[in-house]
This record gives sequence, structure tokens and C-alpha cells, in this order.
Amino acid sequence: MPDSKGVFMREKLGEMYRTMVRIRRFEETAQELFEKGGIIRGGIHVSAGQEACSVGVCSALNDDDAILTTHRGHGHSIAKGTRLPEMMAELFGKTAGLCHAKGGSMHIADVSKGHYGAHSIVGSNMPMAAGIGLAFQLNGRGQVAVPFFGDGASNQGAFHESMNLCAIWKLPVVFFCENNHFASSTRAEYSTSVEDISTRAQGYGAPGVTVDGMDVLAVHEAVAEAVKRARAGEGPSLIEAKTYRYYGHSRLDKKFGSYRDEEEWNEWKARDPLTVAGRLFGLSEAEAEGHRAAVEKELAEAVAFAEASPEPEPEMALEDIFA
Ligand SMILES: Cc1ncc(C[n+]2csc(CCOP(=O)(O)OP(=O)(O)O)c2C)c(N)n1
Repeated sequence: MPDSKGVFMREKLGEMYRTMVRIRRFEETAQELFEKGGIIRGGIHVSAGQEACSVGVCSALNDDDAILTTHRGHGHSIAKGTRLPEMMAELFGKTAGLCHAKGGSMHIADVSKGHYGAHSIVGSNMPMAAGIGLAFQLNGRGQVAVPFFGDGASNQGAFHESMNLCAIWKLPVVFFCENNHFASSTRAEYSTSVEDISTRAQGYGAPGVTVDGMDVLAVHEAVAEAVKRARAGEGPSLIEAKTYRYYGHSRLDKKFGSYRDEEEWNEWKARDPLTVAGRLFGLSEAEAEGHRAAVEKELAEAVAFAEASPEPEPEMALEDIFA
């Protein structure tokens, strides 16, 4: 019979696996609804293929640690603990949405879970993370801020200025780069001066490490180490996770554009993060099926909740404004 630590670990790994399934199925469901037309408006950017990053990072954080995400942020939100019904209602543009229909897919925020927003201006979340890091340093409670960003964003001035500021002030910020190899249709090899983005940390006297972004435990371990440093007052780190997005840049884009082919896609798919996690965690097929079934039930409830919520009234546009 496993000891209590063994049982605890098994439950924790099971929850990590379930969260990865939850993210994958939330996004697939959102895509299906988007394609029907008239239900989810605007555009959506899905992160399918990158679930090990979301879950590997957030499983190393406490509830009162902060994340700041991007246009591709559904997975980060779910991994940080945002509830599916309110999130789905936000995508639907309904009153019960997390941000009362003012955010949509690209501007989800859930401060109650330490989620300081999805920011669609590429790179813009990193100076904000530095500001939150400064607040955390001043309040002395040992909290950490994590901005997620892509390979494309690592070429923005905002990344470099934020790394520098966090380094000189030793702010508790863990920069987490999901290198999915593309910024829209531009390959990282074309736009980025280094093969491993983590090496850019050297320019700021901070540790930088590249990890396998398809392996949730590798991501978790690297982040846990960087979080430990940050909490101890040792300043920022840069973690780069090599990963892959399965679909087009947004749902308005095709899965295979002129910029990539099926062969490359198949190579990454062979290391699908859910399959890798199932193997690493030693999950039986029955256990994996149990997680999938539970998630399908959660999703059906989330969609029903979103459908039942009323459309916002025009005067709601005047609520939640500061001036
Ligand atoms: C400052 C700025 N420039 C351009 C865009 C248009 N845009 C949106 S997403 C994107 C690509 C971002 O690539 P990356 O940072 O690698 O993130 P990924 O989409 O791969 O997750 C671009 C160019 C934007 N939103 N903001």
C-alpha cells in the first residue's frame, strides 16, 4: 500500500494530467464553436500542443503568485485555476463572463487567482510583470510574477528592458518563453539571432535555461528552481521551453500555412505533451479515460452555463470604467 506521500504525489500528478486534458478540450471545444459562427466573435488563438508549459509553470506557483499572459493564454488561465464556466461565458461575450464580456478570448483576467491579464500587444506583459515584481519585493511576502511570452516577443525591446530592470533590482520575476518556433508565419530561425533564447539571459547576468516544452515535469522542475531563487531575493531567471502549436496562428489561419509542413507537424505530434505526461506519470488507460470523461462533463456544464447567460445590455459598456 502506498504511503501518504505516495498517495499525495499520485493525486497531484493526476490533477496535472487532468488540467492538461482540460486545456486541450476547452480549446478544441472553443474552436468548434468558433467555426459554427455567431457564437464566439473576434478571433481566438489556441495553444494546443503547448499544455506542458501552462501546467508545468503553474504547478510550481502558489495561488498568490502572479501570471501575465498573451493572446494565446487560455491554457495559462486554466492552469492558474480560472473556472471553465465563467471563462467560456467570456468567450461567448456573455454577462456572466469573467470580465463581463469586455475581454473576450484575448483579454481574460482573473485577479482572484493571481492572473493579471492576457495582453495582446506582443511583449507588453513583461514591463507589467516587472512592476508587479517590484510590488512583491516591497510587500516582502515572497510572491513571484511570471510573464509568459513567445519567441517573437523575445525580440521586442520590452523583453530586454524588463530583463535588465528586474536584474538590477533583483525582482522576483521568472520570464517564461514558450518557443513554439513561429511568430505568426515567421520562423524563429529567420527572426531571432540565437538558437536558444535562454542564452539572452547572459546579457543581463541572470540564469537562463532551455527545457523540453513537451515534458511537463521538465518544465515544472526548471520553474520550481527559478521560483526558489526569486523567493530568496536572488532576482529574475529566463526559462525557454521548446514547444509547438498544433493549429494555425489564430483560428482565421490554416493549420499548415506556406511556412510549415505536415512532416514537421507529425514529428512534434509524436511527442504530444499529454501522451508524454501519461507515460511519465504511469497512468493506466482506465485512469486516463477517467480524467477525459470528467473533463467532458465539466465542459458540457461550462458551455450550458455560457449559453444560459444573457447578452450584455448596451449600458453595461459604461460600467467598470475608471474615468
Ligand atoms: C506589438 C505587436 N506587434 C504585432 C502584433 C501582431 N501579432 C499578434 S501575435 C503575433 C505573433 C507573436 O508571436 P510570439 O510572440 O512568438 O507568440 P505566439 O503567437 O507564437 O504564441 C503578432 C506579430 C501585436 N499584437 N503586437
